[in-house]
Amino acid sequence: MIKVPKGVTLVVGLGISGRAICRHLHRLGRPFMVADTRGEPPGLADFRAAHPGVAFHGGPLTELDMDEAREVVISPGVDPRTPGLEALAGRVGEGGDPRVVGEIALFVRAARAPIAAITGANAKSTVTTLLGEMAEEAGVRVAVGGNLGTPALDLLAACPDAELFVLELSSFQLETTPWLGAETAAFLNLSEDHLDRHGDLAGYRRAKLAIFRGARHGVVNAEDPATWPDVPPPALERFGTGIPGAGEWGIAEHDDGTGPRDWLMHGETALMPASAVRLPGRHNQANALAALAMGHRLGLGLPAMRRVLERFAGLAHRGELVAEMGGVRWINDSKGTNVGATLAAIAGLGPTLEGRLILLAGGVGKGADFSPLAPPLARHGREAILFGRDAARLADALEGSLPVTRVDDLDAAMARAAAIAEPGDCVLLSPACASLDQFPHYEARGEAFRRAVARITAGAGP
Ligand code: UMA
Ligand code: ADP
Repeated sequence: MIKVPKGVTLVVGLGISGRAICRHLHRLGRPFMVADTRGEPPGLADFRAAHPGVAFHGGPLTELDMDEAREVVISPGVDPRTPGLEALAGRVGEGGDPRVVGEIALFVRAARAPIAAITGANAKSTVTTLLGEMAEEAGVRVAVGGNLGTPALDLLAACPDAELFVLELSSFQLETTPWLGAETAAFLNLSEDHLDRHGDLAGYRRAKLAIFRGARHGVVNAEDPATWPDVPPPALERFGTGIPGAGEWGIAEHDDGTGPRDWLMHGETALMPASAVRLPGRHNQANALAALAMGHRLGLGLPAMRRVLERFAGLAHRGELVAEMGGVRWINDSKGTNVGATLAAIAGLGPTLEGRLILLAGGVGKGADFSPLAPPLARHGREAILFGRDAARLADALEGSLPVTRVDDLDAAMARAAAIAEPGDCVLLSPACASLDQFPHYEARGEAFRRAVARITAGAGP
């Protein structure tokens, strides 16, 4: 048994988040040591160079005696139920927080500017980026990060004079955040994801609801009651794609003198034509409304927010049109890592598809039910080309809805797509699964798709 010395903080996980936690503790001058359940995690060399002399333990956490540790700060990917941590469950530590916390608990203690926090099964990165850009456009010194981009703790050092923090928070991060105290917090939508960690949808929802702890203002989805908190913050606003009630954010027909068309609305106030939102699809209009609701609370002016919505073309790997060649569109939605995201990607393309969709999907399904994909694919799909660990489960769910081909990997899927694609078709990579069985992350999967598209459209074959 290796003892964590009295008063020393134990950091668990040596990935992006763990190394940010180490840097933060180093800046605070607090003694710490690090553990990782892998003996030789990829971050080890970086860590040793940055923190010479700091102890590292590689192996099961049960080999550590944490009893006298000041606290244990775990990375998002580390399940708080990992054997070895249970001994500390229910024990109180720093400032009344539990003894086992995540990175965001440390962030909350140190942050000196208001927090705008965003969670949901999907659209977190899009709404976080929109709100960050809106704040910047409005002249606010804003720091943006969290689950997306820069780890939250690194924002403190990178932007010491920030007037606002905009954070994307995952269920993993929220599960270990006892109190957030956000100025505004949004829960965008809920659909199955990460069930392998949270057990069931109720467990996943419970983790996400932590975003409202201590929040002064909340934003929830009018069309998704699962996002509504059981204990609402003092102010709660709803957004959706229907006609809004008083004080709600929605879409309604409006005529500004140029003819009736759909407008984004706040109650009865018309904000901008829905068609002026550059991001495509109804789901992105909902995302725009969520960002507007949060921005309004933060005092950002409508003109600045509108300018951002008119110009923001979207993040890479989210419904990204990579090429259009010979009448075939190739779309990279590698960030479609769960069923809800893939449904939104198909619905976003829907009206233009007319049965011409070739879907590339598969990977790690994280325990999800794939059957909701069957009806839209029966309607819009020409063929589903499936690869990766859960290809067989996907094929079972889609059986009878459209022709299905199973291949080994993405390159083989691209070869099949190139062979069958005809003018008018749309080849969509929206895997409804994580990539980790065949790629380091979703970006690598999206980049592999882009490279294959470049080869195909250059005529060199897949
Ligand atoms: N580790 C253990 N024991 C475990 C699990 C992991 O020791 O049981 C170690 C691994 O060996 C590795 C390290 O922990 O050395 C990895 O930590 P991690 O899985 O928490 O990943 P990080 O590299 O720290 O990145 C995390 C988030 N990853 C996850 O939540 C899985 C990143 O989100 C986030 O950007 C980053 O912190 C900064 O906050 C990525 C993600 O996939 C993008 N998020 C999920 C999603 O968006 O769906 C939630
Ligand atoms: P997250 O950070 O939550 O993963 P992203 O903004 O990166 O969210 O988008 C992830 C995926 O979700 C993309 O594939 C995108 O097409 C899809 N998506 C975007 N907006 C929505 C929405 N409102 N509802 C469902 N899926 C969405």
